[in-house]
Amino acid sequence: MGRHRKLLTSSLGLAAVALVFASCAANQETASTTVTTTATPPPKQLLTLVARPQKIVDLMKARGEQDQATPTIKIVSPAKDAVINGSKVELKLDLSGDLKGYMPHKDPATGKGNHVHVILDNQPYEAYYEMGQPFELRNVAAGKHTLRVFPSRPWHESYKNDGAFQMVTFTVKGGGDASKPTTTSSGQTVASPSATPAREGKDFPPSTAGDVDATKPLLTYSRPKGEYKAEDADPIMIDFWLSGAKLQGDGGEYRVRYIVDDDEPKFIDKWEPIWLSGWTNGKHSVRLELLDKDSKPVDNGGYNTTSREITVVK
Ligand SMILES: [Cu+2]
Repeated sequence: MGRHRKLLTSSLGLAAVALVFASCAANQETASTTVTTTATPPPKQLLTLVARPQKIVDLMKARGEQDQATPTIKIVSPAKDAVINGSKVELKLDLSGDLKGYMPHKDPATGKGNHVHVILDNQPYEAYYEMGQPFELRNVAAGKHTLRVFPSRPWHESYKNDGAFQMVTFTVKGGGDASKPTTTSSGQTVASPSATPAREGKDFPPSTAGDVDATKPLLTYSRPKGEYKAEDADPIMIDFWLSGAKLQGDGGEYRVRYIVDDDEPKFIDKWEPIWLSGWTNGKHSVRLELLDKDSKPVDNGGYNTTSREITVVK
């Protein structure tokens, strides 16, 4: 028995060594050539729910009372049902309420800070840091659009108090060049000359609004999005904004279902962020859905079921 176990252990060890060599070889191959073989299947990902990371707990302490703030956000521009000529939309926000020192601003040293999440239609959000200047949405396609905004923390967790969310609908006449390719996610306008004043803004790929009703239950997908590197890749937070609906664990009747890749569906029954650990390298899909008391998806202009692709680079 003892000998068997020993044999098993050493053969497992050998298998592990072989796997490491195989993946090294595969990496070298893809690095030096463009051959797209899938020699080594990625290891099976097993995600587990973990507590709020200690580094965020520490950050919260260092922030004083900011996380007890109850910010109220208002979209000043574009006005509700505004009609805008051209492809550029200037976003102006008003932030009030009991802020307890909360103010969006990017620290130039760390590149981090409080910011507002800005969502055009149902695209991934963009971060808006400096509220003293308008935020430009560039290359917005002609047609009807929605904008959703909510204040967020440096680690992208949203404020969830009443008034910390607003949505407006507006229409763009003329609009951006729909044939223009999607630009980089860095927020830089590559094409414009350096004479352009430094102003926060972002080119948007073409999209139009869903047939969405702000008075009906609405799940707004926020995180995760984009690329997660090194220590930021474990754990990864899921966070969303919920309006017009209360989850079962908060005394309501709704549930949020999340599906990562092709894993079995899981549920969120309290409106708060969750952290998942155990992500493997590569691309993953994350899907969030709002379900009613009969576990049926609640439709609202297509916004209540949203999938995003994220990339994990450990
Ligand atoms: Cu953010």
